Amino acid sequence: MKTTFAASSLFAFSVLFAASPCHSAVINFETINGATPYETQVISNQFQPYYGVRFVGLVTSATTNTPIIAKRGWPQAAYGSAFGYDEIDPTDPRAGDIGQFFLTTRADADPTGFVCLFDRPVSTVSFDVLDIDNRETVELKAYASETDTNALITRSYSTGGDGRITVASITATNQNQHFARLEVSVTSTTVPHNSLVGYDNFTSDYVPSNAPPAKLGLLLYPGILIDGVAGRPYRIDYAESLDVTSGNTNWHTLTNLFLPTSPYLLFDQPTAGEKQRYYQAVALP
Ligand SMILES: [Ca+2]
Ligand SMILES: [Ca+2]
Ligand SMILES: [Ca+2]
Repeated sequence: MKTTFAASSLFAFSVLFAASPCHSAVINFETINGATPYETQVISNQFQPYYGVRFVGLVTSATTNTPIIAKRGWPQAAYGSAFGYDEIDPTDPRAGDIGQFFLTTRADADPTGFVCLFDRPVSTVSFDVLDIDNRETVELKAYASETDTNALITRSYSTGGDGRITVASITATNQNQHFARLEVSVTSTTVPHNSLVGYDNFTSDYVPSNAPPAKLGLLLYPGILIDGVAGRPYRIDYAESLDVTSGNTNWHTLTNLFLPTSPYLLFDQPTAGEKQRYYQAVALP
C-alpha cells in the first residue's frame, strides 16, 4: 500500500519587543529562576540578571560560609524554635509573609552572615530577619564598592524573639552614601555558632536595565499522520518532486518503523529552505 501527499509551504513571523524597566520586585526565595528551591541549595548569582544582586559568604582569614536555602520544618538548616525547626511563630503578625523558603548560612560553621553585592550602587535595602534571639545581634554595614573598607552606614538589630520576624533596613541619606556592598553579620553571646537566623523578602531600589530582545528561531516541521495497523512495519519515503508523467519518482527512505499506535504522528525535519516535500508510506511484509 502506498499513500502520497505533499507538505505545503508554511510561513510564520514573530514580534519582538522590549518591556519597560519595572522595579522593586521582592526576592522571597519561593522560586529560583522558575524552579522550586530545596533546603541547602547554594545561593550565589541566581538573582543577578534581574535583581542586580549576588549573595556571597562573609569572608574571614579562615573560611567562608556560603548562603543557602532553608525550608521550613525539619531538618534544621537555620535555627530551632519552640514552633519547630526553621519555623515561624504563628502569632507573628507577618507569619504569612515568609512562605516555605528563606535564606540562611550553615548553622554549624563560621563566620555567620552574608554579603549582598550589587551591580550598581543602591540607596536602600530592606529584608526580614527571622529568629533574632539568644542574645543574637544582626549587624548591617554598607560600603561604596565591593572592595571598600570604610563602612558608610551601619545598623544593628538585637530584638526579635523566638521564631519572630524583624525588618532590617539600611538607607542612604545622601548620594555619597549609595552602596554596592552590604555586609550582614550575626554574633551571639550565648551560642557557639551564631548563624541561627534566617533572611527573607529582600527589596532594594536597584532598577534593572532593559534586556535586549530575545531572538526567536521558528522551526516548523511537517507532521506526517500515519494511519495504518499498529504493530506492523512501515517504511516512510520522501521525495523532493513527483514524476507524474513516467512514474519514476526518486524516493528516499525517511525511516522504517513498527507503527507504535494508529494513527501515529511522525515529524520530518527537511533541510532549511525546502518548501515542498512528498511522502509515501509503504507497508512492509
Ligand atoms: Ca520566602
Ligand atoms: Ca528545614
Ligand atoms: Ca536565633
